[in-house]
Amino acid sequence: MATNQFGDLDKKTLTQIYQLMVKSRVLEERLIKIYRAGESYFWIGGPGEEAWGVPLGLLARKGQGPAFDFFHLHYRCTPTLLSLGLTMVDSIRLMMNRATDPSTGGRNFSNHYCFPQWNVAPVTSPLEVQYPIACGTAHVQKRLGKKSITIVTGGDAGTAEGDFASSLILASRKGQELPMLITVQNNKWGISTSYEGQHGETNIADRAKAFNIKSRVINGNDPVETYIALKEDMEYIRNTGKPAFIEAHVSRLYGHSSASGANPVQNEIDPVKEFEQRLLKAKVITDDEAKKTWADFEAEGIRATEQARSEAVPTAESVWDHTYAQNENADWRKF
Ligand SMILES: Cc1ncc(C[n+]2csc(CCOP(=O)(O)OP(=O)(O)O)c2C)c(N)n1
Repeated sequence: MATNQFGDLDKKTLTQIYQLMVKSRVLEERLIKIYRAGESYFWIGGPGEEAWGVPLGLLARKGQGPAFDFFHLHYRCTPTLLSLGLTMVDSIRLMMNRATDPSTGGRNFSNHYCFPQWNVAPVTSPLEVQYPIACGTAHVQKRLGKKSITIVTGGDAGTAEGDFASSLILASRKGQELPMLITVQNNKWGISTSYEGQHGETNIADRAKAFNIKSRVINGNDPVETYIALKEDMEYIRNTGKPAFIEAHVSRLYGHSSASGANPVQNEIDPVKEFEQRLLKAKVITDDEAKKTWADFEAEGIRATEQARSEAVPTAESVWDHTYAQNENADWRKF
């Protein structure tokens, strides 16, 4: 096996990354099929972000509470969640709005996850509010001094929101810097608006430089480059208590969402297929292993769909659960 092209990543790590990337792709394609079959209302998700999202989940310090890393993710985060331990069936429960969905009890839409046990804050629908919210958990972590970090992800077009700029200011004040990994997944589109039509700056990462934040642009379609960059920057943040910024160039393989058809896009790099070819060529995996990986996850996706289909949707009575009005003595009309 030619190892140099894979940095110091060993066979076990490369295979683990590959398997999670395939799992994420198979799951997302399953979610699209569920939408097309009329068993769900809306799809938005992460095909094209696997090479970025899988290493991110694998490298984080996973656990609950401020001594562990916090995640403030956007709606293309399935690869990261699978790397943290999300099961296919729990993703499908959310997609099919089942009461068993652990993130929202079947009340939100696809890929809007929330897992307190892994410090995964609720994925928000308003773009980019996650950036200043992330400053809050980073603040607590800084005070605690346990070298845990806060990770925030989001899209390129959304960086036009003032919330994004606010987070750069809050994260970088001299002497009060926050232990944050601030990231943008640049797929060059904001629904149907192209990057060129939206941005005056060459790189989004250049905006972080103005605040003296360590900053770089990476090929987020290459899981090895991503893994190495993330590892270095996470170590830098843990050691210095200061923020780092990564702009990852990624693909958007099924367009924006089901609102734009969720059809496969032909002219973008497919990071899963590309990494698979590299691993086959370097004999890290065999052809049979690759075929079995796809087939096993496909079968798991079908089983998970059947399971979720058999489960109940939320009852009308549960509509106020987990809201300020959940206390039965409270009059919700006052809120
Ligand atoms: C504050 C706000 N404005 C507008 C929208 C509608 N909206 C949803 S996704 C989207 C495009 C976001 O593009 P980008 O940030 O590049 O992320 P991508 O979807 O490409 O990953 C828009 C405008 C929203 N959800 N929130």
